[in-house]
Amino acid sequence: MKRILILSAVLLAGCQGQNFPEAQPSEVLEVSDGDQIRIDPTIVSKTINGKTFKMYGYNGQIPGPMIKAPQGATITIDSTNHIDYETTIHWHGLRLDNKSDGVPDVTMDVTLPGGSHRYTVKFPDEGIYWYHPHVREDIQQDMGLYGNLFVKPDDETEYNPVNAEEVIVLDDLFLDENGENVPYGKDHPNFALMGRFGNQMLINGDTHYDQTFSKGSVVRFYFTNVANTRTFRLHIPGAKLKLVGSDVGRYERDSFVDAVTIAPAERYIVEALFEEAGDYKLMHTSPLAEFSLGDFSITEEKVYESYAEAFNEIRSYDDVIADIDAFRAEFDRPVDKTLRLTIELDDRMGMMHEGMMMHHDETGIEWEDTMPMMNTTMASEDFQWKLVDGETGKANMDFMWKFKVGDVVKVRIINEEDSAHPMQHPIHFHGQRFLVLSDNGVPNTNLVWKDTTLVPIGHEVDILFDISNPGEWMFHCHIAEHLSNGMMGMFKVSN
Ligand SMILES: [Cu+2]
Repeated sequence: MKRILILSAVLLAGCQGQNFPEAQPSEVLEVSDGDQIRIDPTIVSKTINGKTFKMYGYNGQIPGPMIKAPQGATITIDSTNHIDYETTIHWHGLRLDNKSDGVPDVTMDVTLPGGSHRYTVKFPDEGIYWYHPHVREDIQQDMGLYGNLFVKPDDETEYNPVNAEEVIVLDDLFLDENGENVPYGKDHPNFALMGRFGNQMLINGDTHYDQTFSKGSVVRFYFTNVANTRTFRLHIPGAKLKLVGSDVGRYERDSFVDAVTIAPAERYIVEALFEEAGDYKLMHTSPLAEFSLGDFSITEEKVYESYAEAFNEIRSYDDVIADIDAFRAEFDRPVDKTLRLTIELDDRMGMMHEGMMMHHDETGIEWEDTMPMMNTTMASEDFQWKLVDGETGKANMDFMWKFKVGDVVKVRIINEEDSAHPMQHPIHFHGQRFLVLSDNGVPNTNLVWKDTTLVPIGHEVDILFDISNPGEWMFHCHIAEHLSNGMMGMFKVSN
């Protein structure tokens, strides 16, 4: 297959934004079964801290339109590529037909600038999903190509009553001392060792986020992390938080939490109760740094209808539990496949690297770029991020797992602590759903269907697949730079 790389214009990202239409905020596109819509990647301009950037947006919007669909619907999405770069759209987390999965060279040819592609997108499962390019995500996604899909459950009373709902996309941009975007790598992503950590946090594409609610409000947040590599740890000091759902719908039951850790590509549904009037902040607090992401102003006037009672109740969800019940007998099955996450360094780089101490704490997460020198100087050719199959010892695209529809498969993911450069990896499997059964042998007692899971350094995570969707599917690390470095593999599901 012929691949044409069109890079020159992309290298200009960060300047010359003046001639393009200004990015618009995300609109809601409410769809029904059988609808036909357009989602076009376009070039936009966006002003960040007084500097005008040339960026990308779906339908001129950052984030792209929020597609709201009823569970069970199927729609047609036409997409014409109006950017200066080849692209595809991946509908992240949806169990759709393989041919519409948007993976270049696997399910489709890339869409060249000016070209078009038609996707058939179906929504079998409730939950909060997102869409993004599957080509040079380190540039295209970072420059604004991302949007959410929300699948309403069949029975909407399955969600708690709330006073407001907020969709929040978390991201970061890496700006230099002049406020310009630090250039991207030409043929390969730069910062491929640890990923591109930004220093300007963004919510829904903006540096500022603020909302006003009445005292006593219960607000449901839908969080999506679209950053290249940054893991966020979210909390709202002073507000009570309740974790309700994640990638593919609700948990078996609600749980009160202090904070939510969200890796790239993950989603979390969290409800917050603002009991008192005053100012609150949405914070990202890690062991290494603290960022204020947004502000809530809670007015003295009491909320018209209080849902505090329902909020304070821990609810369990019989439909979710019943769905998972069908898999419980398999929880103790032997491990079917193992996957080791590791890195191989070129000898020269290995020696250089050895003298440097990595910083990772007991969370097993690199929260910031603590080795900027290494991360900047090491080129993509100097190392190889690897997903290694336990059975054959083969890595990345050199092996292919084979399953059948109806299989229940346990995969153990082992993130080696003693590799040359251990790092957490958010691992995403296309086209299927899975349960995270345990982490370092500790069983997970409140389950939720996922499509992406974070495997911290030194952790062994067991996941159980509902193999339900035929086709040739990809799995990979969702750190954009690790994916481009080759940290990806394939599995084939036959009927
Ligand atoms: Cu990774």
